[in-house]
Amino acid sequence: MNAKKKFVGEVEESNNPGSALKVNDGVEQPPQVNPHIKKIRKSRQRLSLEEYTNGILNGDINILSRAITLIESKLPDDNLIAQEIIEKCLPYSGNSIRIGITGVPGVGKSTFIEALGLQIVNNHKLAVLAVDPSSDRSGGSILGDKTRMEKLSASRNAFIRPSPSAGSLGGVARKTRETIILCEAAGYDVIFIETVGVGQSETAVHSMVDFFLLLMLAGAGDELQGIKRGIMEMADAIAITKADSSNIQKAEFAKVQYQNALHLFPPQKSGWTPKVLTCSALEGTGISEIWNLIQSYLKLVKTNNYFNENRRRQDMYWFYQTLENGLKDKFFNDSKVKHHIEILIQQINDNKLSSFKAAIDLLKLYFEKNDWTRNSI
Ligand SMILES: Nc1nc2c(ncn2[C@@H]2O[C@H](COP(=O)(O)OP(=O)(O)O)[C@@H](O)[C@H]2O)c(=O)[nH]1
Ligand SMILES: [Mg+2]
Repeated sequence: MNAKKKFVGEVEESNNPGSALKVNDGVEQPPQVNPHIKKIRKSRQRLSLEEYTNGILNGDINILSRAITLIESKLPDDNLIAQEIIEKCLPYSGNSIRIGITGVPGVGKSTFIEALGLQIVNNHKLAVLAVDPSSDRSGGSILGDKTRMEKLSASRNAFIRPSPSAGSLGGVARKTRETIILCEAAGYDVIFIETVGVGQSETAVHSMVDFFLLLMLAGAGDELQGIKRGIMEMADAIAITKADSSNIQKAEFAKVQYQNALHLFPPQKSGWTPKVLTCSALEGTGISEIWNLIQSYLKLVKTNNYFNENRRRQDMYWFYQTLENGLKDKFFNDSKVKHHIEILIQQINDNKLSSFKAAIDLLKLYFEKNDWTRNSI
């Protein structure tokens, strides 16, 4: 094979034989090392619905991972079969404790999850998921998970899945929520969902978990900085991390500060009073106390029925979220809308049209096209 290979980023080929831009002939590809590889790859592509569901219900990690890949896939065909798998798994889901763990990057979430995870994997099957819509750009949580949770990932009772790669927050959150269903059907009875405490993803995670844990660093004098008040209000517990060696006193001080701050927040609907603890994932101190705290919380909310009420409320939230996202997607991907939106924006910028009128015009355009009456806008 003498045809010249094209290389990525190839610059125009120089005619000068001494030039560094000369492109050499490509090397002939060796024959396929394993002649069966094509066959294997093909058969790995997709299983039947029954094979997926049976595999998941039998706790087969490999099949579980492959089903999650279908959920995360951008191919409509994959999503269709994913929806069917979810439907089949739904009756077997729900039997877990879902715990959200948040905090700024570097606070120690992954290290904490590994420490707590290792303590509970003897008695529980633990799935660790993540919601990080920025993961595609930063690679943050993926890299972190792999390096920080080495011991935990070696446990056969633990299943660690990094955040689906970036997309809209709504999309990433929905995929994680669907992944929870599959994990529960596969027998995972404790689900940790890690998220980066820098924005909207906390609200999404809060609305898919039973217990929300906020990890915080002991700062010098500015304890309440860095994390938004709204996120603190959602927390069922705050853990001051890295309470070890020279940091212990600072952590104890921060604990008092946060305890005082939490008193100022309105009481929770759950009837639970949020607590502040200190811990060191590195030394393993304070970790079992946090687990015990979670158990006390669950005891309370299962007794007063908040646990079930909250899950029903969350179902409603996701029902409406999915509807909203679906409608938005369809609207913004409509070719007519796409075309007219540009024109309208230009008119708004030129002060020829109010933004309100422009929006109404576009909605009319879209809904009329789809046989909607004017009154439905
Ligand atoms: N001293 C101390 N360092 C910790 C502790 N937990 C985590 N770290 C360190 O903090 C850094 C960030 O930890 P990581 O778990 O990746 O944080 P994440 O970004 O929140 O997931 C790492 O260098 C850890 O070794 C702890 O309990 N004590
Ligand atoms: Mg991490």
